Amino acid sequence: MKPRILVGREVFPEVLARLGEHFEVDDNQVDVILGVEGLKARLADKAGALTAATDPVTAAVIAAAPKLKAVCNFAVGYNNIDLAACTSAGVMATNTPGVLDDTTADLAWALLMATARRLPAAERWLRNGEWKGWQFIQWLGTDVHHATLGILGMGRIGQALARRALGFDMKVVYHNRTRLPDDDEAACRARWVEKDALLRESDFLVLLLPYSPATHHTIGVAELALMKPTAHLINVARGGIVDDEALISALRQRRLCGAGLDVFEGEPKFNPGFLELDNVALTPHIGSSSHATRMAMAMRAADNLIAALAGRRPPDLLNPEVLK
Ligand code: 8YV
Repeated sequence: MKPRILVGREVFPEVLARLGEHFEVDDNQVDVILGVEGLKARLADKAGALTAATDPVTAAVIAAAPKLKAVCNFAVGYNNIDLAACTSAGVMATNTPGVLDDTTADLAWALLMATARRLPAAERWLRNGEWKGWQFIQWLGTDVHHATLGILGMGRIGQALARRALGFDMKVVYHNRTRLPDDDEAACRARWVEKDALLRESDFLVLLLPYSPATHHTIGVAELALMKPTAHLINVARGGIVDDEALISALRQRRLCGAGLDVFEGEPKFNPGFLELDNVALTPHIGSSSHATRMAMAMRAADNLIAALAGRRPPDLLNPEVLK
């Protein structure tokens, strides 16, 4: 008999077909949010799960799933999974590193350009029929070329973003707990600086660090106060890394020039204060959303689950301690 697995959210039919070769699949193609109670009910008899960042794999969920051996996220972030609870229950957990770096860096770049050149507000103005004539002094934005790009969190996506900045002749500074090896710094012409220097020097500050209790409100009132009033903040990482209330107030008072945001505290019910601002570019958590990349993410998660339930080490195992 094939092992039974759950797929937490709607995925492409190709992914279900691949999983179906190995497992008896309980899918969620109607795409309801299962939440803690839904996951507890649906995982009670399952050996594995393919989960999204919207599936809360909490200690209570793990406890309600006595047969569970592996939880495979189709996301690189895994703050939806209680890793310690997985480990103590002997459940393997995996994510999808590597396959979404360029797509997410592309979106960060798009938001950076959009906020710099005020694209969303200019388009709204045009659509509203307010363009009565071309003017020399109209819709003035911020130059991206030759500006200073600051990156907080210099993993694979941060480095992909830094490489994009080379074509714009930008100066690139970054802050990360650990410095990159010299060769990697040279490849993206990036210089490590202290966090406060990063905040002070950046014309565009892009956040690319994982969310955890330790990174909650990494950017709040004090950090925003260090930034240049001409600077722009871009967040494509996770809601909660920024104190959204503090950001809204800085943007409203023009203590910060603009922001490009793909993630929010409490999404999808984000702070309505953002909607009153003209100096923000807003997208609904679509960092990795190209067809090819979302397919690669789901297939990578499927590979992890197939390996785990066949007794092999999954390629993206987050808690290798479970194998001991
Ligand atoms: C996901 C993401 O698509 O990978 C991540 O961590 O934020 C996105 O790429 C999203 O979280 C849905 O799972």
